[in-house]
Amino acid sequence: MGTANRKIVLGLLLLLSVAGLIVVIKATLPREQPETLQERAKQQVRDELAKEITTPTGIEMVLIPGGKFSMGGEADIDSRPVHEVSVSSFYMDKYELTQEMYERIMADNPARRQGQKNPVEQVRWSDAIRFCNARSAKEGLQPCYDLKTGECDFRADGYRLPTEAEWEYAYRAGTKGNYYFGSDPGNLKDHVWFKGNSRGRHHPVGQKRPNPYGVFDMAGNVREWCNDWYQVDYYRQSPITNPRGPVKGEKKVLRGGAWSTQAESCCSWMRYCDDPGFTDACIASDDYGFRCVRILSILARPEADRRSSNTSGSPT
Ligand SMILES: [Ca+2]
Repeated sequence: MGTANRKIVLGLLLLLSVAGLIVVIKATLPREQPETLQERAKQQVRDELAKEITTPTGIEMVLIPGGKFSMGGEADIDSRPVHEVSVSSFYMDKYELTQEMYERIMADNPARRQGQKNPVEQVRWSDAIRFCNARSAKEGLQPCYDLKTGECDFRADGYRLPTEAEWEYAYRAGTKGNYYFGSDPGNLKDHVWFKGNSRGRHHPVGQKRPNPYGVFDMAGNVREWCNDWYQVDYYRQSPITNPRGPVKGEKKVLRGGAWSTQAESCCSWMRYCDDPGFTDACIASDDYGFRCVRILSILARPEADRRSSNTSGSPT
């Protein structure tokens, strides 16, 4: 072999060695990891987007992908100012809790107007959180509520009531009108059971059109309890990210219209409140119901952390 040929062969061998070295280095390097928990949660949403789940107790839930939105409305003193809010992804019940579902977990049906597929009503806020904890326990999840104080552990992986921000974000589903189907109350009858079409009672869930996230009866049928204490000027001091309402209060927030309310009460931004009913003196209403939410498993407190935690009833 001549000198020139030896140089070519040596050059080729060198190139092959370098290429091999690069392959080995790439293979041994750790894979690129998402940097934060929120980014990994977003990845989980991307992986699971468009998926609906049916939980072990047979209740359908819809994944609500987190994001930002303009919360509130300028028409009422307690819904001003409109402000930017960001919420993390979560699962939400596709329907209002039905009497059948409530009875399955609680072995009781408090509804005044009976109907297995109709929303459970005559439930106070304190009843709703008892249901949340019982549903969590039935599925082996960590209950969110301290039933004595009503405090919520937002990192528990069990069921809880939506925050007011989560509820409005899910209702709006990326829309900006008074309703998720625009601002014309003339279209209400296709989407909502309200005073104008209810014939004086609630109706089986899921009979009207869903919102863009595939969630039913957000605007009407029964009003829905939220986790937050009510405060008339809370929006003036609300944090931007995952607001959870005032620390204290006397009444809890209710959202959405009901079979008994006028069209304007079904707006996305309209706020209501009532006594949470920690004492038996508080009478429940037959147009109050609720639905539950659950955080993504990746955002829940790790098992080991839970076991060592002594603050399971405290908000985080
Ligand atoms: Ca409703």
